[in-house]
Amino acid sequence: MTTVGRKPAGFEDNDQHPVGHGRMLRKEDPRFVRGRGRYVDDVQLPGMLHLAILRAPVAHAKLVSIDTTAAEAHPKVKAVVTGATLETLSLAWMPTLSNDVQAVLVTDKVRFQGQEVAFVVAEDRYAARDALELIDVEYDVLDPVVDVRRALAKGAPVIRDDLDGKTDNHCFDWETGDAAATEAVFAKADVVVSQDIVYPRVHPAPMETCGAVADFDPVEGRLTLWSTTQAPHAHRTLYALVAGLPEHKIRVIAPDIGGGFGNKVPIYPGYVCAVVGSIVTGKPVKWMEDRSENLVSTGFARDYVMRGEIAATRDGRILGLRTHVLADHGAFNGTAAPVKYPAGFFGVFTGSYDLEAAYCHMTAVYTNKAPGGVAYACSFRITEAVYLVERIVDCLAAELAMDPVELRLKNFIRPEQFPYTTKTGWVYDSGDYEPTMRKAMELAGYEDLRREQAEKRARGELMGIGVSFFTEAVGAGPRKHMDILGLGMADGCELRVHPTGKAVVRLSVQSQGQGHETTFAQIVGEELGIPPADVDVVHGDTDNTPFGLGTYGSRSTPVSGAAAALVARKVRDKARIVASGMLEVSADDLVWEKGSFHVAGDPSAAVTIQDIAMRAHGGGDLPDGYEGALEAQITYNPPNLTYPHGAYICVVDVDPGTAQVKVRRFVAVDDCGTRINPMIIEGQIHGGLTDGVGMALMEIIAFDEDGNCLGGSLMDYLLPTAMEVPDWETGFTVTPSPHHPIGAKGVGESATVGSPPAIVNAVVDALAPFGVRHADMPLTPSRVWDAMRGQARPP
Ligand code: MCN
Ligand code: CUM
Repeated sequence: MTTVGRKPAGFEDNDQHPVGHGRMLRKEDPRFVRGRGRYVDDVQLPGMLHLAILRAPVAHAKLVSIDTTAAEAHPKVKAVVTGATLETLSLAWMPTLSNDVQAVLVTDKVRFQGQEVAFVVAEDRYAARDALELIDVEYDVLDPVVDVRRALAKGAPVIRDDLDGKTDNHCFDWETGDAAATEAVFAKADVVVSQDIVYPRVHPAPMETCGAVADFDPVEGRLTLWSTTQAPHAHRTLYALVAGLPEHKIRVIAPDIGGGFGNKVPIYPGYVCAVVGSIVTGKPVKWMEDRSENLVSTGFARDYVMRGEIAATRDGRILGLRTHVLADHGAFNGTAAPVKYPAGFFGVFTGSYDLEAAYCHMTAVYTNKAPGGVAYACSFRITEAVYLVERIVDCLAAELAMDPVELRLKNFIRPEQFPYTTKTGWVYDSGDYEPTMRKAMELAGYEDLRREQAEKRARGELMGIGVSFFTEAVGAGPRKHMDILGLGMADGCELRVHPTGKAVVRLSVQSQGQGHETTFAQIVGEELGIPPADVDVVHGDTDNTPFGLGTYGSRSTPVSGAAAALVARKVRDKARIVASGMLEVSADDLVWEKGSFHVAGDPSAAVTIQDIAMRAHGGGDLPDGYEGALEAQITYNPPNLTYPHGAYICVVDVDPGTAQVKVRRFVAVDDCGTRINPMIIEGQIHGGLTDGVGMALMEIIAFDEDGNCLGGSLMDYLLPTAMEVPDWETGFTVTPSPHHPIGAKGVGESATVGSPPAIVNAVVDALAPFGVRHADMPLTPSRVWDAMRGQARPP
């Protein structure tokens, strides 16, 4: 391949690699760039009908009556279904991924604006939409609760009165760490800094919205569901439980997916409606959301109101961290997280620092807002945790008048402390933080930047330099600790080598743009010594792939990546047996060299993996006990998570006249252990950094007092474009994971996690001359303007 222009800093030049790991163009891209991707909305079946959903116009209301007669009379309408119809089928409520229940269609009460009230199935999409307007619904509007800080107040309207005995909006309480030990270190500290920090509600807004095509065959009792899902097997089990169909009669197909970012992890009422629509009409039924439906009703992210407290010595030794969090879960707890972790992995909020004690208390509440919570490259809430710790550490640096890099360097967990057990019980597998931080400083020219800033400040110009350093926990997860709805988080993998030495690997994870068809072929190619071009990757079809929990929490590389390497090694062990017969020596006398076995001491007596594959399938005898073929399967249960880290430095200029923030430079040094495909990693990082600019400066799903969603279109919910982002400057260090077979850690969410604090720290640094210590995201011109003038607007 050719690389046009300047290569990113620290980018190794390994364009030429016939096999294995290294920079390689994506195998899936010829399909995508030629418009040959096949998305759910491309699925066309004979006789297919179209489904549209009627959504609630208000956030909180009793459903008084619903009249569907006019809609049913529409000549192209085949069915109109309400919550009352679903109740007769026991399908009005479905379980969420967090052991809550969610209404498929409203039966009693509307609980958020945009909630599903009824659906129409018609001959075409337009007729279905038109007929929605013929449905007459009478609502008795109730007071809504949209502010998490008011949800627990006495007299607040109770949202979840469907739950037995529920008299308030409390969802759950959770704590981690040691409250007493933390109290003790706070008591002895020279300096204590506290700060209220809001991580606003944002939305992943994938390019493709959610949708499904359901095809129920009443004769065979078989359901085929094409759907935008990041976790086909987990969804299949949930459908089996909800619909009472056996799993082998349900086939979930996730074809090409136009971005997920966690938005396609939950099961949405729309999917269930499509299934019901197909059962009711006896025809295939397609449901595709529009952009507003996606923004208003599907899985949001963040919405954490946090108070951070940090205790330190006068010379900058961090002693303890404490936080209280109010978590807004919306109307139903639809969070996707391992069941033992109701706040996801927020418990990793001690970050990259070696401290004496830490404590977190969280209260989660229901509000009249859409459910969700874990999405948008959240790393199971590490995004919020990293933002909290990286912001509060900067607040401490300001208080101590210390350089924020110096403060971080002074408190990093040291390399000899790994594996490191945090004060909240997480075991970091490996890390070497200082070289990563130093590399970022070197790439950024940190000292020069500080000099430039001092000069500019003297002239009244507002330049800010922001630093963040993160540690993530990705690769859920060890079965003994982690399951979702009782399903353990191990992944299956199957590998078959065909007679000519071409191979097919079947995964349980699912690509939404991460390039799995390339990188998993590279993993297998590296282990078997065959070109990745010769390895076909199959994913996203429950009938044709082994069971596993899907793609989120950057778990594909840590879990399925390990499974792919190990299954290839298993095949290699079998190949050794076949080779021993071919070369007429004992298997122990064979030496493996990428792609072939040779007799120890005689490299000329060699057989390639392709020769072996042909032999394994061919006529004639094979070594005793070997029946033939060259294939294996495995289930991989990870012994631990992997803990990637990174150092980010952001430079911003703030216009003193308009309060507009410009991100001038951004340096990102990531460490995800062994790098399978550096080009794909760079792509993941670039995307995540762009997300970070969006969240830090532009994005918010806000609500007015009546519970109207103010971010229901891309005119209101602003996404970053090439105009708002700088030319990314990236680098890397490599600290392999000790327990992963190839030493790789996940990376897909790193930049989204690590970049917002760097940007906010930079803006706050720019505003230091105004005495600003903190301002909440998104740092729009009006918020920056207010911060400069010492006022804070409510988020
Ligand atoms: N990779 C690598 N070497 C490593 C680690 C990863 O080459 N040491 C490669 C992997 O092989 C894979 C990619 O980088 O091709 C991302 O790998 P990984 O970190 O394992 O993350 P997942 O594949 O599990 O992807 C999930 C992650 C999540 S949770 C969100 S959210 C997100 C993200 O990926 N959504 C995305 N990146 C996205 N990128 C695109 N284009 N679209 C999305 O929806
Ligand atoms: Cu939390 S967004 Mo990703 O884990 O699919």
